[in-house]
Parts: sequence; C-alpha cells; structure tokens
Amino acid sequence: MRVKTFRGSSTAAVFAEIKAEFGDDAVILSNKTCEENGRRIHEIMVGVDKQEEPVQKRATRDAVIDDAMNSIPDWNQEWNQIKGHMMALLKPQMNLNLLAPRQRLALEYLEREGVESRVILDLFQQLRGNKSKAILPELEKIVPVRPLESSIWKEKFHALAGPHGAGKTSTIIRLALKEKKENPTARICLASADQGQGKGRLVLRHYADLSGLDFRELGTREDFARLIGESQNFDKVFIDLPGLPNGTELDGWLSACGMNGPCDLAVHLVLNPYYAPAQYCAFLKKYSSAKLKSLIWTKLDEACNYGALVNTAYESGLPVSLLSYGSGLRNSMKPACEKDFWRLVFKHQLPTEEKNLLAKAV
Ligand SMILES: Nc1nc2c(ncn2[C@@H]2O[C@H](COP(=O)(O)OP(=O)(O)OP(=O)(O)O)[C@@H](O)[C@H]2O)c(=O)[nH]1
Ligand SMILES: [Mg+2]
Repeated sequence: MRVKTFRGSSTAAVFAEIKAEFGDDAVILSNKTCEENGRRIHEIMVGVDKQEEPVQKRATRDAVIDDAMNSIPDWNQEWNQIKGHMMALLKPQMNLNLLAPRQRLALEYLEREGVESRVILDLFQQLRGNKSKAILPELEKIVPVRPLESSIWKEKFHALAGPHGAGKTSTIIRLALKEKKENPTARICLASADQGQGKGRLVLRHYADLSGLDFRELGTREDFARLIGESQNFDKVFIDLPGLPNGTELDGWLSACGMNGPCDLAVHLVLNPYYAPAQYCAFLKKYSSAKLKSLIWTKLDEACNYGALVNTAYESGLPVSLLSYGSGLRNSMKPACEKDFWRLVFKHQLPTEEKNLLAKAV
C-alpha cells in the first residue's frame, strides 16, 4: 500500500485534493487538525493500494506492439543520441598506439575518407592486440561484395530502386546490353514502372527497340500481375522503378503492386557516393524491404571520397553488386569485386583505370 499525507487550510480542500489524485480509491488512515504558526492546519493521511493502470492502457499484446511501433521514431532518435555520446566517450580510449603503424595509418586514412566513428571503432576492436593482423579481411567482412552477374544472381526479376536521378534507368540499359552481349540468345525484357513526367520510360523503350528487347509498361497492379504471368517467356526482366515520393516506402509500394509475395524478385538500391550522411540513413529506412538485396553505386567518377560506401554497407549489411563510373553507356560499369572496391576506397582508382593504364602501356 502507498501512503501519502495531504495538508490544507480546510478539510474540504484536503479531501478535494485527495479525490483529484486518487479518486475513490484512497482509504483514510488518520485525520487530524493542528496549529502551525497560529494557523489551523488539517492533515489527512490516506493509503492507496498499488494503482492499477487505466483500462485503456492495459496491455493486450496488440496494444503493446502498437505502442512500441508508435514510439519507434522517438526511441530511435534517443538511441542515436546515446550512440553519439557513447562514441564521444569511447573514442579517446581508442589508443591507436596499440596498433601496428600500418594498421593505424589505414584507420586514419579511412577516417579522412569519411568512414564513420562507429565503423572505425569496430575495426579498432578487431585489430587491437594483434599487430600482425591485416585490415583488409576485416574490411571485407564489413563490406560484402556480390557481383551482379547472371551466374551468381539467379533471380529472374531485377528491379532498380533509388532516389531521383541516381542512375537507375542508365544502369538498367547498361545491364541489359551487357546481358545481351554475353548471352545473345537470352530473352530479356525491360519494364518501366516509372510513370512520371521524366523521359526515363521513353529512353528505356527506345533502347529496347534498338536492341531487339521486349518492353513493358507497368502502370497498375494488373500490369505487374500480367508481367509475372508471362515471365516464362523471359530469362531476365529488368524493372525500372520510380524515385518514390515523400512518405512512400519501398515495402508498401511493392505490396501495392503485388510484388512483395513469392515472386522471384531482387531489388537493388542505386545510390551516389556524395549524399549527406543523414540522407543515407533516410534512404536505408525508406527502401528497407526483404526484397532489397544489394547496393549499386553510380557516379563514382564524380565523388572525391568513398567513405559512404563503407558506412552504408556497415549500416545495411547489404552486399555491393555493381559499380558505375561514367555517364556514357559503354565502359562505365562493372560488377563489383573486392579488388576494385578497395582500390577505389584506398587509391581512388576507378575500375576502368587499370584497363586504361594497361592500354597505355602496350
Ligand atoms: N558521371 C556519371 N553520370 C551518370 C552515371 N550513371 C548515370 N549518370 C547520369 O546521371 C543522370 C541521371 O541518370 P538516370 O539513369 O536518368 O537516373 P534515374 O535514377 O533513372 O533518374 P529518375 O528516373 O529521374 O529518377 C543521367 O544524365 C546519366 O547519364 C555515372 O556512373 N557517372
Ligand atoms: Mg529513370
């Protein structure tokens, strides 16, 4: 039982206060009047059984889950703040002298490249105490690579999602041309779900016509269902998704189109390396989906550092599948591989450069 004493200048005033706080649940334990500095004071002591939660707050399982879901944004923000403070506390303890000079240089380099503190700290923990440990295998654990090649990715449907202007349509055309070149008999379909005002749809249709590929427009849920229905006619279907407007998330969008079910779909998120850090977080949230399978980095030729590639892989756990580094459709894209990826990060060498250097040398 909880006990509380209320005091006031009249018994009525004290009772009103008790009622306001405990309603009819309070039990009077004592009631007395005393003098204090010449004034009469009424003092009432009440006891209340441990208060029950109001009925509407009583926890059905659904209510608890709803509550938790509703408070996620606050909780998330709070957690981000806590993370920030923890980093500030931990960082001074990151004694780089515990590392071999090579390891230290690598971490300092990555930090200058824009790799975030929590990734650096994680790497530090892996390296400390073993001066002969190489950093690259640790980095490779953080950034998985899965080249976007037909022999590795068996899905029939590949959809490219991402912010406006990220390079989705260009990458689809490059992918389709590459597939056609490597396997001239492949039955390839290009599908545009981008019904916006942009000319992406027309460009895609144009390249499909030029290269003898099938083309489909996807404006409604029925269009998607029809495409799935005729999928046995194609070996590969590349779908160009629109940049999603504010307030729309990929998962909901795919469900509305009937593409979130068991269909054989891999979505790849197309990103550029020079967005602000907060934007990467927002994009990962917006495009989070069980169908999201990899990250494609475009416009690598326009960036001055590549820390974002490491941070985003760390944050999402998704493999990098494709690297694109030029606005043209030829010689501007390569399925990602570890060697190219880390040369890009550590030497700022685009995947083409090796070939060009070789050509120059010959
Ligand atoms: N420098 C450079 N430019 C690129 C690269 N990839 C695409 N671009 C250019 O980026 C611009 C936008 O490319 P799109 O493929 O239209 O991008 P999108 O994501 O389809 O754009 P929306 O459909 O408008 O959302 C075009 O001018 C492309 O030529 C790249 O790797 N490097
Ligand atoms: Mg487009």
